[in-house]
Amino acid sequence: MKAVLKNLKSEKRDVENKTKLFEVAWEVCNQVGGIYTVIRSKVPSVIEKWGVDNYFLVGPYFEDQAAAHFDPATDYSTPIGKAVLEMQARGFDVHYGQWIVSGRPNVVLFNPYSVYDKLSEIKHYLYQDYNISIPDGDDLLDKVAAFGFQVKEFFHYLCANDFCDNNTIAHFHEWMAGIPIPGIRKSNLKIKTVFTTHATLLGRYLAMNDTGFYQNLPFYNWEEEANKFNVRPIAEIERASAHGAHVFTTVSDVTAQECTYLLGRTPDMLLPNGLNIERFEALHQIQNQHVQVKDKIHEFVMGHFFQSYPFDLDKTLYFFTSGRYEYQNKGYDLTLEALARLNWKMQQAGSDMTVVSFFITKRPFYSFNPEVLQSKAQIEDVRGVVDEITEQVGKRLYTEITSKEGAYEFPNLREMVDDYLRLKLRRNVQSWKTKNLPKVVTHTLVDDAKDEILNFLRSSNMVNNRHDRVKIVYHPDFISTTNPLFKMDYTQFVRGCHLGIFPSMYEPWGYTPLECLASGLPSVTSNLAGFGDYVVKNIPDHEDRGMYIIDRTDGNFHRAAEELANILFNFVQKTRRDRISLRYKCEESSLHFDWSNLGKYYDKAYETALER
Ligand code: G6P
Ligand code: 1S3
Repeated sequence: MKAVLKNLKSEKRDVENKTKLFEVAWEVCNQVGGIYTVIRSKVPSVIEKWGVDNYFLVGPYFEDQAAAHFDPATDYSTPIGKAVLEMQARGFDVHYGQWIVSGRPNVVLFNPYSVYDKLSEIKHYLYQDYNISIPDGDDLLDKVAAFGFQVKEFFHYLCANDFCDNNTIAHFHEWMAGIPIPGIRKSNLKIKTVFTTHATLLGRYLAMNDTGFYQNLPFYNWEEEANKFNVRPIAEIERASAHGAHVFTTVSDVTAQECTYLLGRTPDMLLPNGLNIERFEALHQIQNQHVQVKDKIHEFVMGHFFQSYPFDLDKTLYFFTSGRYEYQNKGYDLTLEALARLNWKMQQAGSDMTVVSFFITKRPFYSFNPEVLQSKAQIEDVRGVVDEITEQVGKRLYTEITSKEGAYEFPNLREMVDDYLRLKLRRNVQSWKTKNLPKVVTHTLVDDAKDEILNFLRSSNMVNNRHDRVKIVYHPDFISTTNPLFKMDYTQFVRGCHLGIFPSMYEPWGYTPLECLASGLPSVTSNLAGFGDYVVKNIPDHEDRGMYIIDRTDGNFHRAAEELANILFNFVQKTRRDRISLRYKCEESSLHFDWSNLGKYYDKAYETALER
């Protein structure tokens, strides 16, 4: 695979050395969501093309984030260094240095708070010049306006000092970074602007509230809807950014439709999201890693379920879904419905398999459920005694068989265990066993009674009954290595599972299935997710490569649930050999999504910007 990567890289376009590229994003050195992954994973391939001295990332400065992500520069003799010093002298709190990620790109970070004394003036001009009305008292909008103002000043300074020529490109991601665009155009700075939206805010709100979102898309009135959802300032920033940029782009066809109808400009081109696949590459290790992590998940499952009833771990599959808690948008509703149908199908077919399905998301909770933690602690006690017995029997067996004279006879192992240990084991096992059903949720939720996932499980009686072939573990927090239940991070967890389920209803791109692919894990997504739509259009044999895409375009929930349930049911019937071969194919297919391949769309956008 490395050789193929190299080939892809050598095909790269040689971008002129003197061209300078600035990428501006709220998530530079500041992790919020998926845009962080886009920018960060892209850095090594961008630097390879542009050279480290021609590429600059621009983002907000937040002290706590900077401490973990940012190394201040020592050399300010470069043009950018000088611009930063000049801005500092004028009272801006601006920082220059490197982002501590692969590729170590140069970054310029602006502290939004440093111009808060000028906020009313900044807002006044945003309204007067571009019709963007930012109200008082909105913390995020205040920060975004203050950040945008400083970025615009920075470009003004660079251009006034002959840094800019017609080969300077500034690429802005998402509305939080877009504010400087109209100003750059109005002042006729020698900068070519590209704006990429990774969603539209109005689209997200409408999708959450209208199940016929895609059908109704051509008929919405953006102003009415923006007022209704109280997001007018953001809609205005998005529109000004989209209309002002020399080149306007988004991440997928599905989001391009939103742009046409809600922002009033059809994107010039699509920039599909990639990953730095090399970071995931495990090659022949993928199978071993799967088994190692699966063993750890087995441990959790034994502690959690076996105190109520056991099942055969060798015939158990781990499914999972994960992401922000947007019940309909992320397709949790559809996943649950399909799992309920799968449960029924497996029972009807007399399947001897068990599916444990994890929901990993973030919901307000008080703490871990004490019973879940207790069960985990108790099984660790059981394991402790088993280890003691193993050691005792091991030593005694060895002594016995080596010291016996005469004909060989296998000793009675039972007699080799002290009564004390036998009793201890029996007590531990007895106190661990329970007649209660295994919990479906691992934490105590703040709003247990109204939680949509729990309510679905209650009403469909999917409560981890002994006879259920599909079991549920709802973990309302993201997974990290400090988590006492799993003791691993998210990327490890993914490798230990068998299938990811992400049948989103609203998803401009969606990194979760792509991350699965890169980790050698098959997954299901929908053609309303940008990634799924891309796969359908560009990878004809996607199913053979572990990328299952369900159709959600007709808005028919029950048909889509049945389609998903059938995919899951077919997956359950696969043999171990099928699953092993699929994992290899997934990892291999993920190469398509390496930035060394998908970076070409960015190159095209920059070429077009330079031509305009
Ligand atoms: C890898 C290992 C096999 C193991 C298999 C489990 O391929 O090399 O020894 O049996 O994973 O796969 P499964 O899909 O059953 O978890
Ligand atoms: C957006 O982040 P989100 O999860 O709010 O941008 C991501 C990167 O382009 C994209 O993957 C995701 O679908 C969008 O929704």
